[in-house]
Amino acid sequence: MDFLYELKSYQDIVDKKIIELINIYDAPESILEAMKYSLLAGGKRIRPILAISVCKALGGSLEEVLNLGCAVEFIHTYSLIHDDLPAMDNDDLRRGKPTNHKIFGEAKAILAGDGLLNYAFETIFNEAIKNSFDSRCILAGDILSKASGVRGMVGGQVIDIENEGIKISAETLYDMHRKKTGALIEAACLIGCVMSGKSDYMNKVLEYSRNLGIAFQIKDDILDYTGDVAKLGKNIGSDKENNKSTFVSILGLEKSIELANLYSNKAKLYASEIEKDSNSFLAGLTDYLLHRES
Ligand code: GRG
Repeated sequence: MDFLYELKSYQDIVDKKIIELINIYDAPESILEAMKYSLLAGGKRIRPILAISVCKALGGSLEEVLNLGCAVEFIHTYSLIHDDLPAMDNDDLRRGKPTNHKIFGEAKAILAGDGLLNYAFETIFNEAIKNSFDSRCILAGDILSKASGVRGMVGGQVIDIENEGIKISAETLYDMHRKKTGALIEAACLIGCVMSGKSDYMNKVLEYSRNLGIAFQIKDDILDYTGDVAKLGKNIGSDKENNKSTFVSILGLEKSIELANLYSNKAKLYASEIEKDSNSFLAGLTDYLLHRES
């Protein structure tokens, strides 16, 4: 199947499920509105798509992994809302729209993020309960909680804010991004593997996702330096403005492009061991993310 066609069909499936999950959530309308605003602002849905495509590559089913993939997207969306706050990156544009706090105010934006964080785990618990305490769902919840907490995404953000204005080593930069961006990408892929029931593939999936996560972040840094605001949907140069060390500021643009290619190629090697199909979707996704403009 054509890669872009398949990608779009996964995006549509994820969008539909996210709308369904948020519409059945009986939360107060005023906070739901702020949660919906960011959830439905047009993200690429990469993390749920990774969960789905790893699961399917290993013979699992879309139905079993879909809600769990959406839970990862809830965490991702909460992290973006909080990352944009004045106390963090202080951004006013995201996905081509005003950031959450610009519309709903800081307090509501913090609470919308908190709401999404909790709804992610409620979604996973619901899935486990619905399926007679399916141990795979419990494991998925364990993976996601570790990846999004202080040993993962939040921990990466701590390294980030503690080093504003300081030129960090390449080693610290890798550590920060493995946690801040990579942990959730890894979690999405591992959840796909767990839900497929093929736990013997965990190491290969971990290696795929680690290499993909680093390539993804290097590309994000490159886009913050060379990107087009209209295509990106967010302001560029914010890393420089916030005195942040990035792959580009530490290693230069040329070396960063070289590294993004290198890690993408490594990811594709692992993809070929997970999905033994010459028309591998995971390999296509790796290339798509390397060449993305937003
Ligand atoms: C607990 C206060 C508090 C914060 C949570 C904010 C935070 C911790 C972590 C930040 C995580 C973060 C924003 C990482 C950057 C990851 C990244 C490159 C995001 C862009 O992802 P895409 O390109 O975005 O998938 P779309 O818009 O397509 O969903």
